[in-house]
Amino acid sequence: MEEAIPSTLIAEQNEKLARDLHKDYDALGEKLSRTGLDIEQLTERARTFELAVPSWGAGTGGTRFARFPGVGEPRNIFEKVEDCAVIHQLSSCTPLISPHFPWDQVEDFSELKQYADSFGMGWGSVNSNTFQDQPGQAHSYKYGSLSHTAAAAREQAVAHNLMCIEWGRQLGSQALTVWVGDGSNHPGQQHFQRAFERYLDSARTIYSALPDGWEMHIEHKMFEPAFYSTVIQDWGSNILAAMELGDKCKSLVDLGHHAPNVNIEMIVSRLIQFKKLGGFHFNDSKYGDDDLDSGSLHPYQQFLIFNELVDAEYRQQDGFGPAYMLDQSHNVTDPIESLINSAAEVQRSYIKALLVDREALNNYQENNDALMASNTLKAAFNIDVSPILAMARLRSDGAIDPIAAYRASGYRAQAGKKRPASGGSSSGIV
Ligand code: LRH
Ligand code: MN
Repeated sequence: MEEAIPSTLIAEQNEKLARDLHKDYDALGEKLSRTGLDIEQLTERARTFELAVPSWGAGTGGTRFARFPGVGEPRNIFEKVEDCAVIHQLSSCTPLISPHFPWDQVEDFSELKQYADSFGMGWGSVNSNTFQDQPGQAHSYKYGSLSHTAAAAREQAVAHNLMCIEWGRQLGSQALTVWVGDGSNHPGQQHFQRAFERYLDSARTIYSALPDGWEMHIEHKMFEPAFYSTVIQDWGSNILAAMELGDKCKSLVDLGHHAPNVNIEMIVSRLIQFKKLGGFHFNDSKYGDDDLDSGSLHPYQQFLIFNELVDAEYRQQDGFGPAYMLDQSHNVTDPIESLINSAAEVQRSYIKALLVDREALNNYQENNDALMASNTLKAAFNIDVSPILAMARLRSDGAIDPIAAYRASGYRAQAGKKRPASGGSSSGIV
């Protein structure tokens, strides 16, 4: 197996921290055992928790105003695979890469699969792109794609999604994520129902091409690039489309695609109840689709979302099996560090949600004891589970302190030598 970072270096780093970790771990174990919780079971759940990282998140992101590339930017999907392998080797919980086409398109997908296999990396959901025009493209997506008024543009967008499924099949992926920017900027510009009918018509063709075992995940978004209406604007339009298309079509929740203060955890509960929760794009935001690091602004909201997910596991909700993925844009940090950090923060929300005393919570809920119900959640959230996350990494040959190990490795500087600055786009998210 290729090693993105020498395992000897990680072992040396862990050596320095292991003694204190075991002390903290034992102390937490003793504390949790007093409430009937088994720290070993929790650590095993942390060890088997899996996230996918976005290939497009491995490079420095930007905004419409500017993008300030960092040192050793990955110039192609092969270098993005290397960087994603570093994130997994140190965090131990990101074994999957989610590609975006045509940004990650290659001549030979078996060569790409072999390269990722050599690092022990797999492939999560594939993402289509009908929100940009490619050089030489016959029909522009300026006025939409799957919902475009022109049949030729819709057919072109459908064909692209079918190609994404084929490339994903060659990589071993089992899901297609469809986010379209289709919408309008002016009242009256678009007939809402006809646009949605055209979208559904196109999506039915994509749905009928799904291989066995595959799912199609529809991603809703409130605005941007359209600033008056968006065809799949909210979870309502999303679940209607998913119900219309069939069992293999589910809704994907990108946390940043909701207006500030929207109760996302309740949306998650609805999608779970109707077996339509396909997965997540985790990130954080303060204003719009800021794509900031997960849990960096609203860790309690992220915990409340996982409280719904763990409750579904606890109730053995059928049709429950969402895909977890990060979708972030790293404009001012080293993308590898932000993705390592964010993966651990999402994993942290999951483990904290496992600490919730569900029997007690259910009783307080049934007896309308609002304060104790809220305190039951806060009691779990307020426990520092860092020793469990670090022990899970240690037991998976990851790093007790992944950021420190990454910086000690000098990986970024080496990448800077190997990858001469490619300039890349001067603005935009990639
Ligand atoms: C849209 C989105 C979508 C991706 C894109 C890179 O805002 O969240 O998931 O296709 O970002
Ligand atoms: Mn997204």
